[in-house]
Amino acid sequence: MERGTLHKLTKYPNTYICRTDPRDVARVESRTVVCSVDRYATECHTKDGAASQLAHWISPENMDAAMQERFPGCMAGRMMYVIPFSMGPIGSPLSKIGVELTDSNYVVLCMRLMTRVSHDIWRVLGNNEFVRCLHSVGCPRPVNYRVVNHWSCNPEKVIIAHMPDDRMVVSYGSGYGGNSLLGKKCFALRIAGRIAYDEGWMAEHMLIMSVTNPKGVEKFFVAAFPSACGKTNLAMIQPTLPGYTVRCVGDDIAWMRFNKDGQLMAINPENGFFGVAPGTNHQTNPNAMAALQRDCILTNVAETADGGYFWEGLEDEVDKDIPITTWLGKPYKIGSKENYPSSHPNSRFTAPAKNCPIMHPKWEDPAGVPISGIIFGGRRPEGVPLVIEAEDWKHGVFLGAQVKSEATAAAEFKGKQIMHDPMAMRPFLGYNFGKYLQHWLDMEKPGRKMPKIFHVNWFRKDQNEKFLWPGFGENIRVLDWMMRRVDGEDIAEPTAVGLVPKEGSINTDGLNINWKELFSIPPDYWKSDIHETRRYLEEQVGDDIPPVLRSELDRVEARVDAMK
Ligand code: OXD
Ligand code: MN
Repeated sequence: MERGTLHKLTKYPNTYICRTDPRDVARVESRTVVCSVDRYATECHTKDGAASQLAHWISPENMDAAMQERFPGCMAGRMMYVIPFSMGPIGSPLSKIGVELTDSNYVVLCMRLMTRVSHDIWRVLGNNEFVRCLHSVGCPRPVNYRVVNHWSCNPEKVIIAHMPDDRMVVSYGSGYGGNSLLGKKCFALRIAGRIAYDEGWMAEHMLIMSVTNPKGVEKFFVAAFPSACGKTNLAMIQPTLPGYTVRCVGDDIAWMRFNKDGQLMAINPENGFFGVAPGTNHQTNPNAMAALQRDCILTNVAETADGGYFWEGLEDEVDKDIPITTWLGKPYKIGSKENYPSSHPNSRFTAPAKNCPIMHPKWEDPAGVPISGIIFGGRRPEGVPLVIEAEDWKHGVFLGAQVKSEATAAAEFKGKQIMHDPMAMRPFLGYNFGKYLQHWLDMEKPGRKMPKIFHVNWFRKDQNEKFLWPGFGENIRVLDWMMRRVDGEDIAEPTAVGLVPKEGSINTDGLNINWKELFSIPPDYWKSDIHETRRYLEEQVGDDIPPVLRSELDRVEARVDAMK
């Protein structure tokens, strides 16, 4: 606060707002690289040498040069902080330790919310392996340019580099989110993904939640959606159907492994939520709102004159006439076009998980929670039904590889283009995606209880651009159907693209739903979609496509081509 980086929100205890330099507002995928001696340890053998969209390789020589150009003297005149942290409960056999060096006090505060930072780390570390994380905003003092919003950064020189062989992350030039809180995407997904590959487990971009039905039966699900597609909202839904309870284990990352009984167990390696603020309100996510009543940091949101936060989506929850200051420091009135939007579309809340009223009592259980179902999904305005169930594990891996979604504000992409985001991992891969897919296929072994795999789409629209499904708390109806499928109820029927609910088998009481349209599988749409998926996988994964996945593609494509 003394340095002007944070500003206290008087409406909530211990809650602060932070505004960044407007040039530093999201993850920068184009500057996110993975270093390996062999290029193809990181990238796939793309067709005709097409540029890789799945992971970006940097050679050890270029990595060295990039570091030499940036790091010597980069923290001159600044405080260097040493952050010992644990991903997962401190001392749990499934947890991993990291140490981040940083010159950003904002990063220190956010790491204390998002990971477990403690002196105890040194004690449990002993001689064990840890992940080395080096971060600098890249602005040695004295600075010879204007610092905007007291937020030092160096956008021209941003690099977020990973050395999986050395279990190391080096990030320079950005103080924002996944670029600088190195425990999250860099460690818990890219580096941990590679450790998981070596050790036979999985590090995935997935929420973890449980659903208990009116009979008292509880099942756990993980769900992988691309960034800013509603993982946080789903992880914390308030079910609209009476008698159901949802509890949250995590909203972004799952580390999973099969135990000796063949049961897939998952832990959330994080300690907090770094959620997209716009769209979050008491209607869409009352439990997140409850978590935001104290002890939070809000980044790039707007502020109301009475010391509260504001963003697009909170219009009905604050006084309509209250003066608002936008994330860019401009005056704003609700409903006005001037200075809209009040908050950056990728503005975020950083909140401790323990603030969320529906955290599962086992959310910190070192053994993890048992997973019955894996859900993939994306924002698909057209063609894709509300839910599809995979025919088996292999087909499920293919459904995951097919994930596409409308671009979001979480990274630097613009517009509403539909982008491939296989397994919701495009930005978070730490090694060759073909090997990653093979790793998934290899998870299936005799004696293991393979979870069912589903694909959901809450975002299908009709010709008038109206959503066909209400979403949010009503999604419990789809989760209920999945629970019944896990128990083997005969409520699904085959189609060319997978199993879909038999008509009427999802409880839609009280909703006005056009079932036919919501579940239709338009042949022309799917023909062009699957041909496009083939082109994409052949270009981007090329010869690294695992043979089993290729036969899934051939099999599903032949069925789709035969559709009338
Ligand atoms: C995130 C993201 O911040 O996926 O979780 O971008
Ligand atoms: Mn995420």
